[in-house]
Amino acid sequence: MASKLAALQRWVDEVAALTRPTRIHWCDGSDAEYQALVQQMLQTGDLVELNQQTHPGCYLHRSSPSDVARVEHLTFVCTKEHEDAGPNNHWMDPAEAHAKMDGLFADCMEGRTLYVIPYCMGPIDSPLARCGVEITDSPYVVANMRTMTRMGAAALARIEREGLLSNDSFVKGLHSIGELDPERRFIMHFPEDLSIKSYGSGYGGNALLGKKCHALRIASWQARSEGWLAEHMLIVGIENPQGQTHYVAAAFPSACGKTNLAMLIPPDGYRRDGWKVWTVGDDICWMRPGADGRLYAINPEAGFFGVAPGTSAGSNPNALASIARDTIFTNVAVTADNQPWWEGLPGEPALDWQGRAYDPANGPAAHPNARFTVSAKQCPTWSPKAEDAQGVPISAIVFGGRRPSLVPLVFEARDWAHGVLVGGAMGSETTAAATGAVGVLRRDSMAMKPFCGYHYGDYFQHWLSFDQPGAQLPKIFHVNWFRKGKDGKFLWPGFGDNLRVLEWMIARVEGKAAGVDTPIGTLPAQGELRTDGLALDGAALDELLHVDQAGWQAEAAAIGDYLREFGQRMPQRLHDELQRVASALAGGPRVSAVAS
Ligand code: OXD
Ligand code: MN
Repeated sequence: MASKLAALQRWVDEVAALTRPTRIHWCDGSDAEYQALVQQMLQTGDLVELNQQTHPGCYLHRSSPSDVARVEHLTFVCTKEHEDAGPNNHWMDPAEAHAKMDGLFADCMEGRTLYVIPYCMGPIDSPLARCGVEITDSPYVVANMRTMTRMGAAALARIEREGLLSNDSFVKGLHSIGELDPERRFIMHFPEDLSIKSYGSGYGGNALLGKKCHALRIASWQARSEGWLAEHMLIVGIENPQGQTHYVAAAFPSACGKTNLAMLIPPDGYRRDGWKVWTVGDDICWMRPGADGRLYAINPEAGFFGVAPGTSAGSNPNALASIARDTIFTNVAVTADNQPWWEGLPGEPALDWQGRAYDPANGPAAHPNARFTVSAKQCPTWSPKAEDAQGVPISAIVFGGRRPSLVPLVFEARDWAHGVLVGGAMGSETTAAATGAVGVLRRDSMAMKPFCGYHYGDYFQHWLSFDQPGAQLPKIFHVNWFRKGKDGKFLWPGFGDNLRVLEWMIARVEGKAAGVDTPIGTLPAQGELRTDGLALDGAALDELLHVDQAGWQAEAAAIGDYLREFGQRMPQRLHDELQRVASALAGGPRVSAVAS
């Protein structure tokens, strides 16, 4: 096969001349192609068959033990001007980066097949969707890209159609697993020519180039020049008993429960009353103003590349139901009867993630970053609107992090500019379990620190630019499910009960809840947050909704220091906004209750 789009054919020919593969395969995305790849990987040992009685169509991939996660220190944004990448990215001069990468790619596919993967990020007929082509020598990457994107013939047809109209019709991603040598591993982004070069890793966001590399780093750059937003956010639809659905987009750093919130199961009482939750996306959200001034969002992905450990009947029954069949597992453990297993599941492991007999002395049985790759269509709460070409209208944007102290359960920003500040100031505290150091706060603005493909100052300016006359922007909220009491225990139950907080947000959007104004934003007034059926005493609720004025003054000062790190490109508007909050905090406990 070949492409009738000259620019695409020329690029594939050039890459083939550089990498010298034995074969070239253009992926059509068919079932037959997927099955043939699976058979081939079973033979080479790239995949291991799992118990087909309990998990039909499920396979296990064990990655190289030194290739188990994204590698931020080896990830670069290569803009012509260093300043354009910003202090939030590692930078390399594009000429130097191309030379380095082309040296690595030279002859690297000898004896291998070069796969050409045309893919579309977003519903294939959506004007919000964007296309790319990934070239890789990894059949595991092909199989995962088929699940995570709309891959194959239909995407190629769109790329060829759009290629007649524009030179920039698709993102070019070149990938090789190379020798899987961490010393010869780089993930390079060239936003100015919409291209990516990734060498030396076969894992997740390093290798499935449609995900973080395209849909966040390159897309955030594209989005700025085209007037939209590419964000690290889940999208969830909340349907009330009257059958009205509000869509909420929420940004949290890794390991803060995005997949769980996207697939939330309402508490019993809510279920009985008829509340429903619809999953549109669990990781990435592309949003654009519609003709009515509202922001409309699509999930550019078609599957979930979720963290397996901790996924259980208690934390996320919908995820568990999704992965009962036709799933690729990476770096999980297996039971004696060859079922996938990880910490948090019942039963016990026989082999660990490296295929060794399980021995607790070697650490957890499943790698902490073990993953499942599964089609979103298998999720019981998958929203029919997720395939809607126009996207879903967003009523609320939520920012949040892991903050054991200070930050209340929920507050609402007073307007868009304040909301941009709230997202920009976002942070998460590390836990002893993760790093050994307790309570170290890391700022991760809009959860985009590893993923924003350009200068954060310009990024905040781009966010502010959506506040135009006629815009019907979503309300912006901040949540913290992780506040702890004096006993060190979480004050809020989390998981399904987070719907109670979402319900309050929706009431605010609909103008049905009054709230209480505080210097940091609006909090639920007494009685507004439904706690019926919850074992939560009044003191815990008071603490969850407490604004510690002195603590927030220190926080505002720390946020100011952080914003100044971005120098001249940080919009003055955000400094002014912070100044407004700081002055209100300095003015004493100006906590005025609005009638509830
Ligand atoms: C992810 C991440 O894999 O954020 O989604 O690391
Ligand atoms: Mn993510």
